[in-house]
Amino acid sequence: MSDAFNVMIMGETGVGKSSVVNLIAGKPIAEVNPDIESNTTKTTKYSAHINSMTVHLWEMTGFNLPENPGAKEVFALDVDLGSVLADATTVDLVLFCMRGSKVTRTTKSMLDRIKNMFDQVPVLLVITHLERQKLMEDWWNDNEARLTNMGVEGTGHVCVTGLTVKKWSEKYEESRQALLMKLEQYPSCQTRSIETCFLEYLSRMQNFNQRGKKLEKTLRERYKLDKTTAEKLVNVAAPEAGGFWPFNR
Ligand SMILES: Nc1nc2c(ncn2[C@@H]2O[C@H](COP(=O)(O)OP(=O)(O)OP(=O)(O)O)[C@@H](O)[C@H]2O)c(=O)[nH]1
Ligand SMILES: [Mg+2]
Repeated sequence: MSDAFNVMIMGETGVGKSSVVNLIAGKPIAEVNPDIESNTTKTTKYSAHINSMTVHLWEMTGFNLPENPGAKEVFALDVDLGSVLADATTVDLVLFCMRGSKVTRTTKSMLDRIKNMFDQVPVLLVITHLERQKLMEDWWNDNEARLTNMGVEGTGHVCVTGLTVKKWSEKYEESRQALLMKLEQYPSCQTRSIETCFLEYLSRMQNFNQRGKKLEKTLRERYKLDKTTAEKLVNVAAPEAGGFWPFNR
């Protein structure tokens, strides 16, 4: 059982997720990929200690579906969640990273899918690539209305640069302080069990009310979960174990 703070770091390929991990940790623990071809392909866990608090930073891959995916694609979501389900007990915060100059409808549909999966978990929007702004926060003032119109909304936002070059070192430090300050505001928020989040998500998918061995098979085959994790979820879902499956919709 871990009582650490679990932060899911998500966003489109190349927006700066690994850089945000390093920004929070204050040192290079995640590999930053300058090449779009060599992106982070597996959900990876990093740990940082911030003000005597252990924070697990999960750089999560997936959610990269086409803009209007078919029901089947949505159902077999390409998210690599197995390692999180196997290891973490709670999900406390989502950091949704997006590149300031490239917020598109694809960004919005990805954010929507993430909110659907991590229902009720706070989502902090992390706007990256803002080193050229005189005041990074100005980007938010200039773009908030546009984002709201697009439906790109979170429970908070922070404007940063993840670029570690000397020229922008002051902005980088400013970004780190802003991000840490935001993170400190969240631990007291409601945390959610990762299993409940995922099972509720499945239950919201149409016609999904499997249980027992059948559910275990689906979890292993479609969601690529290992046997132990799949069994754990089946037990959480089981009504005889005080579970809550199927949910009322
Ligand atoms: N100018 C600028 N470049 C950035 C910023 N953040 C990241 N980058 C650069 O963008 C590229 C991708 O950064 P990553 O942190 O690896 O992005 P990522 O989202 O983890 O990428 P994948 O894991 O491959 O999806 C690297 O060349 C980074 O140096 C930023 O705030 N400003
Ligand atoms: Mg990465």
